[in-house]
Amino acid sequence: RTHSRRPMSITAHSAPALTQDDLKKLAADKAVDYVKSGMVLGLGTGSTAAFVVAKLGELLSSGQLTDIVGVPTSKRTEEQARQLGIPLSVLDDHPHLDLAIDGADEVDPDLNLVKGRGGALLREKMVEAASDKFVVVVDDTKLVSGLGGSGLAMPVEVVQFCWKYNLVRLQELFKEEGVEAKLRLNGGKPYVTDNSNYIVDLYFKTPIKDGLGAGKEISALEGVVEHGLFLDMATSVIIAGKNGVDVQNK
Ligand code: ABF
Repeated sequence: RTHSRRPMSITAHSAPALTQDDLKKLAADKAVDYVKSGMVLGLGTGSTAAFVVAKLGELLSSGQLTDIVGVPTSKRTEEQARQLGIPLSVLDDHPHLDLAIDGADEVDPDLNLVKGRGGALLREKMVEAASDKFVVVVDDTKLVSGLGGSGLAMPVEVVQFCWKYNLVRLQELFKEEGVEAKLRLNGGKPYVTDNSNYIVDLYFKTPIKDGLGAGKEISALEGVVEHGLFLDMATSVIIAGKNGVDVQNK
C-alpha cells in the first residue's frame, strides 16, 4: 500500500484553530478530487459524507461536473442529494459503481473500518461493496489501533422479531471479551433503520482480535442482517488532522 502526506497551507501559524467540521470538510473536498464527470457514485451517510454531497452539488450546479449519478446509502442522504439536484439511482438500476465516498467511525492501521453509528450500515455496505473504489473520509479522531478499541459502539442490524434473543446471543458470542450489547434507542423507543430493522450496539472492552472471525460469527446468527465491520473494503482513506490531510491507499 502506498502512503502520501500532503501538508496544507491552512496550517500557517496565524490561522485560527480548525474545528472538527473544518477537518471533515477538508477530507471531503480532497475526496471529491477523485470524482470525474460521468461517474456512478455511492453517496455516503453522516456528517462528513454530507460535506461530500454538498460539494458535489456545488460542482454540478457550477457545471464543473456533469453526468454524474448518485446512489445514496440512506434516506437522509437521498433527501440531501435530491435537494441539491444530484441525479439519483439505486443498485437495481446501477449494480456497478465507479466510486463510493463515505465516512467511518473507526479506521485501523490496515484501513479496516467500523461503520454504522449513523445507522446506515446495511445500505452503506451494499453500495460500497458494489463500487470499484471506496474512498473513506475522516478526521483523525477516528483513527484506532484496533477496531472496537474506541470504547464506542460496533453496530449490528437485526430484525425486529425477537431482537432480545439476538441481543443475548450476540453478547454470549463475545462473553470472553466482556462485551456489553445494548439495543439502540431513539427518544426512548427502539431506533429503526431505513430497512425497518433494529440495531444492537456492541461495546467491546478491548479491541477485536480477529475481525474476520468476529464478522463471520455475527453474520452466522439467524436474524442478523448486517454488522458494522467493513474489512478490506476501503481502497483509500483520507484523514484530516490539524497538520494537514493524509491519504492512505490500500
Ligand atoms: C457513516 O456515518 C457511518 O458509517 C458512520 O457511522 C458515520 C460517520 O459519521 P460522521 O462522519 O458524522 O462521524 O459514514
